[in-house]
Amino acid sequence: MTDSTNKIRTRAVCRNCMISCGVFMEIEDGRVVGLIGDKDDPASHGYTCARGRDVTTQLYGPNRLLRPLRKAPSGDFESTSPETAISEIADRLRVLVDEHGPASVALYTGTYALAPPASLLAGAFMNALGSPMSFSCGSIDQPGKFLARALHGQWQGGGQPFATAETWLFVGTNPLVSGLGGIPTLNPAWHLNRALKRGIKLIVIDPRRSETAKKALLHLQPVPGEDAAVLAGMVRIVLEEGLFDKNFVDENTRNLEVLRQHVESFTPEFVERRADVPATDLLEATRVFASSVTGGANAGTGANFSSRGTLTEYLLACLVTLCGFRAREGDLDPNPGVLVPRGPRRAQPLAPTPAWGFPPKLRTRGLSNTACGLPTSALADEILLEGEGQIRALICLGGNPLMSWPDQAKTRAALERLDLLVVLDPKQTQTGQFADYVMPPKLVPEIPALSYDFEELESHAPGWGYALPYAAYREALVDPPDGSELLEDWELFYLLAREMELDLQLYVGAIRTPGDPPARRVALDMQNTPTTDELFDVLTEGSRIPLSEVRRHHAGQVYEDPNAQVLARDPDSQGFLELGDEVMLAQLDEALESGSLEGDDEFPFRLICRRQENTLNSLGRDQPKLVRARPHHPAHMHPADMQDIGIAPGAIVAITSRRDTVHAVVMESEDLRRGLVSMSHSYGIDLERLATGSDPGEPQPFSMGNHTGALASADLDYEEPYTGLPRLSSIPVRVTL
Ligand SMILES: Nc1nc2c(c(=O)[nH]1)N[C@H]1C(S)=C(S)[C@@H](COP(=O)(O)OP(=O)(O)OC[C@H]3O[C@@H](n4cnc5c(=O)[nH]c(N)nc54)[C@H](O)[C@@H]3O)O[C@H]1N2
Ligand SMILES: Nc1nc2c(c(=O)[nH]1)N[C@H]1C(S)=C(S)[C@@H](COP(=O)(O)OP(=O)(O)OC[C@H]3O[C@@H](n4cnc5c(=O)[nH]c(N)nc54)[C@H](O)[C@@H]3O)O[C@H]1N2
Ligand code: SF4
Ligand SMILES: [Mo]
Repeated sequence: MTDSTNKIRTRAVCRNCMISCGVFMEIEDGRVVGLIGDKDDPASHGYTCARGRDVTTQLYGPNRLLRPLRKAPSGDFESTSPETAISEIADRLRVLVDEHGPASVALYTGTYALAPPASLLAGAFMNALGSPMSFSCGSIDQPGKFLARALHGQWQGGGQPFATAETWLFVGTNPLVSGLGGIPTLNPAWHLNRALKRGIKLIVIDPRRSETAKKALLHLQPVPGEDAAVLAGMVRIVLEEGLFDKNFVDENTRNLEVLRQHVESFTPEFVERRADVPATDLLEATRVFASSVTGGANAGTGANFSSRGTLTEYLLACLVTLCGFRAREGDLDPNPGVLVPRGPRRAQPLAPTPAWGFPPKLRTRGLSNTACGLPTSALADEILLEGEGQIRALICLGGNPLMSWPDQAKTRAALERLDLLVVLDPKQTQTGQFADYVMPPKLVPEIPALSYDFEELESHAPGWGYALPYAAYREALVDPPDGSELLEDWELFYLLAREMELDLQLYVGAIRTPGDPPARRVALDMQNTPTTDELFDVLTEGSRIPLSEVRRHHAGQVYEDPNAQVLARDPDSQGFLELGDEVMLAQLDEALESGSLEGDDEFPFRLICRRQENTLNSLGRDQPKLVRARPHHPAHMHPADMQDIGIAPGAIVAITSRRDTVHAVVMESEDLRRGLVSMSHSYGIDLERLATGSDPGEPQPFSMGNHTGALASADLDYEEPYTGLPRLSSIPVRVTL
């Protein structure tokens, strides 16, 4: 499409997050000038979000780095070429590996590491180096999901589709805003509206009346951190009232009676006392949920952050199994996959697998590798703890540890302690300030875009991934800005390996459901640098729809297979779903004894997590268009609480936990329970400017005060013995002027 100028409008893929919406980009004189929705896109129906629409700031804004940065001996950053940076980084890594062994080098992959093929190359680099120290943001997100799935076992047939489900339960997640999990993710509002029109019975468990809760038939508003008690109460009602799917449970599970015994004390009255959910509401919600014929449930970050996240996820998996909300033989498989090679879905359980205790063991708090990878909450400790096994170099791909890891002060000390910090990020970030090298990448659409990573998430958790067989590819559309010297993220790892004379082997398809094609090892040609497209080909080899076909559509497309069905159980299948995991039920017994409701005069409030609409974690906080309406993240409080402690809306308060203090501007919210402060993370504003003038000022990307992770401490609020996650929600705090 062309207008009177030389501006063209072309189909494209937004890669500003992993959802990869099919969109139009407007391009003029070799530069992207706009991103708009594509109403004809079969999956996104014209949907875009504010972050996607602001792609021009990402590409051409003042904060984008156009050349690598190197920290000079003076401590100032100077720009350098990729070649010089790579040669120096290689030299420094060699010295560290020679002196301290390969395990002294760690990798941290954040939210933006998943875009293919960067994380694949990063993993291959770590393997070639011989270091097992690869950490990811997954373990400070919803790690309980992965451990619970291992302990409970998986249903190979997958979940029942949201599009036709009679009921759905959301625990500590707000998918209408976050777009992750449960409500189909491309254009969640569209999918939710359709579901509401046909009468879906939505149940939300959230101490805040969230955007999703406002749409729900029933909203339970418990004390934060009591999800395990609430879910144990629901399981008890289901068993007591015989609301479970007896045939399904008989055929596919073990240890129902053990579960029954352990939930016995979680009567509706007990849950009411403990979690402050009226017994009648708990009964009603459970009856609505469990008497539905089809349904599903998701827990999110709120449920995982508030202590006992693994137990909460485990009880939720048990509840869904009891209700039989699992795809059955002959059901349509609404998403038989597109680009991620996989086997057919079968209506059968896959037996539990170990969830923790894998090598390597860490030196911190007895932690080890787990079903969700190494615990990132221990990474700062592993950098700071002197002696054998100390981590001395960190490569950070697409993450921002200073604004995401628990315990900001400890994280800062760790970043300062490192002998070498390499940060791959398009801009200078709070973490990048501590880096020796900041390596900015080329961005989509300067490079080809592929939707692979979000599709792959389907195998990780129910309700994740695309609800439809959607895939998107678009070749590069513009050149990087004039004068820039940029690599692709993956190229850094490739060139670094070549410089260090390491051979890279890609390990493709590492985390899959059994029954899918086996993982493959593919040796890379270390003489002739591959193209991104060649790497995409390796990644998608054997996919249901060949990548060549997806490429032909030049953007998003749905590849339906009306005949895709969930197959019958394999006659040799020995699988079962475990309802009575000993470790989980021992944690439940413990939860019976100690709740999180206990009053605490010193820290009478609880800080709970939330997400902001226009920004994604720390990304976008420095983009004026995204934060124009509100350049800070307020501390939402109930007006009655504010009155009690004499705080007016707009006041700047100090929020103090046992670990640290952050400051924030208070905002009234009737949507909260009393006694809470609801606030999002990864934010930085200049509070001095805020305090001295009515103009809150432009957001200051380098201010570090306001990451709520500063309030979290593994030393003080450590209740997750396997994931290592301290509380990032339900943190005891006091609020003062
Ligand atoms: N207190 C508290 N802590 C939390 C959370 C919370 O809710 N509260 N949430 C947790 C969760 S769920 C997560 S996932 C983690 C997130 O933790 P991180 O992933 O560590 O943090 P992000 O802010 O998402 O960092 C993403 C970085 O990627 C950069 N980036 C963007 N595009 C590209 C690209 O193409 N290439 C590269 N190399 N970089 C790119 C962005 O500029 C940004 O700096 O934080 C966790 N920490
Ligand atoms: N716009 C936007 N979208 C995002 C992100 C973003 O930063 N901005 N981040 C992305 C990332 S990395 C992730 S992991 C996902 C996360 O997606 P979600 O898990 O949906 O995260 P939130 O939207 O913060 O919703 C968490 C909810 O949990 C509630 N909550 C807090 N504590 C408790 C508790 O103890 N119990 C219960 N039951 N509820 C509690 C909060 O009130 C909040 O409504 O979102 C992704 N999408
Ligand atoms: S949801 Fe993600 S992919 Fe879609 S428009 Fe927003 S940033 Fe782009
Ligand atoms: Mo996340």
